[in-house]
Amino acid sequence: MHNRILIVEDSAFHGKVLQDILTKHGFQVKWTSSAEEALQEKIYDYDLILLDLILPGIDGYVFAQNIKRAYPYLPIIAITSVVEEESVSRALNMGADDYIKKPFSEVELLARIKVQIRTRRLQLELLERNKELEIAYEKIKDLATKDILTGAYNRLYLREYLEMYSKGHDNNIISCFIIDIDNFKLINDTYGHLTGDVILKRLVDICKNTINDYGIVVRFGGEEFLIIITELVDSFFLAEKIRSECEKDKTGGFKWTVSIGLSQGTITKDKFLIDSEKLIKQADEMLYEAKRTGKNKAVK
Ligand code: GH3
Ligand code: MG
Ligand code: MG
Ligand code: MG
Ligand code: MG
Repeated sequence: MHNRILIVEDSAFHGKVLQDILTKHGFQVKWTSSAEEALQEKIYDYDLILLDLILPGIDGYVFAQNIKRAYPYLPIIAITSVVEEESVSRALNMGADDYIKKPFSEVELLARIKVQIRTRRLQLELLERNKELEIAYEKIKDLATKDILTGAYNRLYLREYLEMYSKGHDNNIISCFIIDIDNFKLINDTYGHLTGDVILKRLVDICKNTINDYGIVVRFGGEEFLIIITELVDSFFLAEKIRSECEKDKTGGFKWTVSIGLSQGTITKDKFLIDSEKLIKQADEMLYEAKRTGKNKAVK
């Protein structure tokens, strides 16, 4: 398309001439005789504005300034009868992209319009490309930081997160859970791997819903998940909640349970890796304890 032009011109004579020329050359033209009338239009429907500077009511300078603020990529060509250089430079400073002087030559008018529309098309293409790049970037970021099956974060992101967090919150207390599905091998063997996958996803959903934005859920190993809680909340309560939600879950049509080991400690920005490894090791020992003493329990 790229051929819709809005004319703002209070002179009936010039307005008519412009309208006739542009219509003759295949443009879709709307002629308005004041800025106020032009503002009634859906501005974003147009590809270019031809703007007389001296208008009754809101003048062309102020109109150009406002339009540019709201629609930076919409070209404006000022029409000026004033011969003073002053008015041209003022119009360009206030947002016009180009100008033509009355009386204008048809050839020059069309040439200038084509340049503006060409630039606009390129800008719109760039904007579109930028949007695509942003979407691609988000996708790549997701692939690099998350586990595809469950949507939980991966270990790479865990490290990044801990580093980022400890920088901003040196010496803060965090909690760590390791969650492991009980007898998961048996679930796979009995109901199939796909059903096993469904349970993994369900577990992550339960975890996310339970911890809200208190922390993050990480897929730590096959059927083992790690949760970091950075808020000072009752983390044992949260772990118990996750455990009981899993026990009640009916997704697979059978009962499944998890065991959870908890630990708590400070994380410092200088040795966030050592600190977190210590916490994970402690949580792992508690998990072992939960498994050893009968499973389907949270141990701290
Ligand atoms: P325990 O109660 O002691 O934890 O017993 P378990 O059977 O859960 O423990 P084990 O570590 O022996 O088994 C874990 C199983 O998890 C084995 C593996 O096939 C399965 N697993 C790991 N990743 C996936 C996955 O992505 N999908 C499915 N369906 N199964 C997985
Ligand atoms: Mg005028
Ligand atoms: Mg395991
Ligand atoms: Mg195991
Ligand atoms: Mg297991």
